[in-house]
Amino acid sequence: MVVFPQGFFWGTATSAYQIEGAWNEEGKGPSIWDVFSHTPGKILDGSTGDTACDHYHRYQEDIALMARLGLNAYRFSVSWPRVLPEGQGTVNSLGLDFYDRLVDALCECGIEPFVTLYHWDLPQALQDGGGWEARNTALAFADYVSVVASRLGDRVHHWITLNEPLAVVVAGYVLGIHPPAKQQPHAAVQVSHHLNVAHSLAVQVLRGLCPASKVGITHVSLPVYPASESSEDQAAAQRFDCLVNRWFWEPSLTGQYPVEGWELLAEFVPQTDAGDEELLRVPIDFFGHNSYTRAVVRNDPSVPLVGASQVPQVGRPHTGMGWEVYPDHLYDSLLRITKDYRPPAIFVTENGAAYPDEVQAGRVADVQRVHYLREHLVRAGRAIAAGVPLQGYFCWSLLDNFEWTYGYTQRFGIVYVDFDTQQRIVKDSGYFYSRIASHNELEENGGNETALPE
Ligand code: IFM
Repeated sequence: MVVFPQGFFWGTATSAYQIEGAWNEEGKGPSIWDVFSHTPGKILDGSTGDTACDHYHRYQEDIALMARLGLNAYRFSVSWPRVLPEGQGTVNSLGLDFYDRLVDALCECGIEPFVTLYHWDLPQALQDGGGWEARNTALAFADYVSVVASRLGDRVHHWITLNEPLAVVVAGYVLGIHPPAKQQPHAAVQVSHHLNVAHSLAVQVLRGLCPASKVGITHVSLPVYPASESSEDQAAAQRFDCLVNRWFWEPSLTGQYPVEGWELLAEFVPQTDAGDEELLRVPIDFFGHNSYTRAVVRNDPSVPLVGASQVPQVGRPHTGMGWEVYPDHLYDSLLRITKDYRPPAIFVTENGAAYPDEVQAGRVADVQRVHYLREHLVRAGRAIAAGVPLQGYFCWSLLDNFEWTYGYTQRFGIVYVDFDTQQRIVKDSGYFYSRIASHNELEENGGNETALPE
C-alpha cells in the first residue's frame, strides 16, 4: 500500500483558454490564442477555444463534480485579457468578477484554489507591442498580477506565476507551432529571459500583497536518458538536459542560468538590465513539476546548438499524443530535483494522458488512463518515501478540453465532455482517482481499477 502524507493536495489542473470558452463575452479582449486559432490551417481539426467546455458558464457544475469526486484542490489559470482586455490599463471588472465567484465557489466546497497567472493566453494587444520579446510585457505582467492578487489574495494561498516557460519559448519561438509562430533562436533566448524577469517581478508583487501565501512557478520537465553508454551519447544527453530542463529550472531554483547553457547559446546573448541578476535571485516557496514522459537522446551533430536528437522508443507503449509511457521518469525527476536544488516543496502540477475514449452505454472505460495514473502515482508515493517534499498532485486534466494545436482530437480528462451537448461523464479514471484522493492511499499492485463509484 502506498500511503500519502496527511494534508496531501489531490487536485486536477486546467487552463483558461482550454476550458472557459466565452472568448469575447463580458468585455474580454482577444488573446494570441484567439487570433491564432481563428487563423485557417493552424489547428488540426479547424476548431477554436471559442466555446471549449463552456466552463465560464458551467463552473458551478464543474466544481460540484470535483466535490463529488472528493478532490481537495484545483489548479486553474486566470485569463489575462479577460481581466485586462488590452493587457494593461483599464481593468474589466466583469472578468475579475468571474474569478471572484470561481474562488468563492471552490472555497465553499473546501477545494483549495491553486491559481496560475499565465498559461499562454497573452493579450493580443501586448503581442502587437512586441510580446515577450519586449521587456514591457514583463512589467505589464507584474501590474496584472497586482490587480488579480488584490482581488483574490484574501482566499488564494497558492500562486503559480507562469506555466511551462519552455513551451512558450520552444513552441512559440523555435519550432513556430504556437503563437507568435516564429523560428528565431535569438528572440527565443530573449523571451526566456523576459519570462524570468516577469516571474521574479510577480513573486515580489505577491510577497507584498499576500505575504502569507505560497508562490511558485510551473516548469515542464523532460527527464533525459542517454540512448547508450557511449561517452558521445552521454554528453549529448547532458547538453539536451541543459537546454530543455536546466536552462528553465535553474533561474527559478538558483537565480542563475547554467554556465553550460551560456556556452551552448553563446551567439544569442539576450539584452539584460542592470539589476536583473539580483532580481532573478528571488526565492520561490514551491516548484511546480509538469511531467508526462521522458526523452531518450543520442549524439546528433546535424542538430544545431544542442547536437543531440531524441530516439523514438519503438515497441514501447505510447499515449494518444505519441508520448512514451515510462512511469519511472516521475520518480527519477522528483529525486533529481530534490537532490540537486532542495526546493522547500514540490507539487506535481500536471501529469496525465490522452487516449481516444468512447462512451459505451453511458460509461467511459478508460483502462489505459487508469493504468497510467496508477503507475505514476505509485512512483510519486515512492518519491515521498525517499524524501521528496511532494505536497500535492494535480491530474491533467479535469475535463477533456482544447488541446492547443491538436484542437479537440486529444482527450486528457478524467471527465468526458461531449462537445456537442456539453454533457460531462465521469470516466472510470475519475472514479479511480477519486478513491485514491478520498482514502489518501493506493494499492501498489492494483486491484481497485475496475470498481465503479462507491
Ligand atoms: O494541455 C497541456 C497544458 O496546457 C500544458 N501542459 C501539457 C498539457 C498537455 O499537452
